[in-house]
Amino acid sequence: MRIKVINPNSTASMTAVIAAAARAAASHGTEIVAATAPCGPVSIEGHYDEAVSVIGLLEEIRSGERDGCDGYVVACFGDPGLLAAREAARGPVLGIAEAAMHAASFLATGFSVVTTLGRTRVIAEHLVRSYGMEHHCRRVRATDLAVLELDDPASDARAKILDACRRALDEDGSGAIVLGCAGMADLAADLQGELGVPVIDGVGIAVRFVEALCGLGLGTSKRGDLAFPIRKPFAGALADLAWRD
Ligand code: 2AL
Repeated sequence: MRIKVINPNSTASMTAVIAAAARAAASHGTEIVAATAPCGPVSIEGHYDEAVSVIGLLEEIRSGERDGCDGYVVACFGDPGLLAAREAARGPVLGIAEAAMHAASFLATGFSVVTTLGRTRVIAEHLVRSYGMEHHCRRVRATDLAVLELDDPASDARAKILDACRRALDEDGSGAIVLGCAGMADLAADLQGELGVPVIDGVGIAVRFVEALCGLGLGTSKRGDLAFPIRKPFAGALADLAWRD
């Protein structure tokens, strides 16, 4: 089975962190193809970044279809372009936020999300509502860390994230933590050991969910709104993204 894990931001060092988490979670025999968006923002921290990042994401989905990928993971916690990616793919496409939140709801009656900037928290709160997770998510907590600071030892990112996790357990009454950025994937095991509750990295769990769906012969429904896009010309710089069978 070949699963393509796409970092929709254009920072290759973050893709390396994501790829390592995906490979550590994958079953024997699963090939992880890790991709970095070929264009767009170096990090995704707002609605504008998200909108622009979807172009590179869709390019990677389309090349994945040509290369015989069985399923996909959108490795950014805003799950940008998820439904558009599903239109373009035969196999399952999972976002790390939806995968992590669903997994957390299996493991605890309440969880908290620990994410990056305050403005990014609002995006996660939207997702909580659109995934129907209001009864499970007790709070989304921002750490005021920029995405690229996660990879900067001077930012003290681990300590700030650990502090937010402890507050979530004490003040929100949560029984599990969802890490709210793909760039936190390398922290999950260590934080879980320290906190003694499930700490869920969406990259690993999304890979496992894609494996489960593909293993059962399940792919994206091609009936209705997730059918392949309608063929029509696209103008200007995006002409190559026009759908062709
Ligand atoms: C993210 C993420 O996972 N990758 C990125 O560039 N921005 N989301 C976030 N909440 O910080």
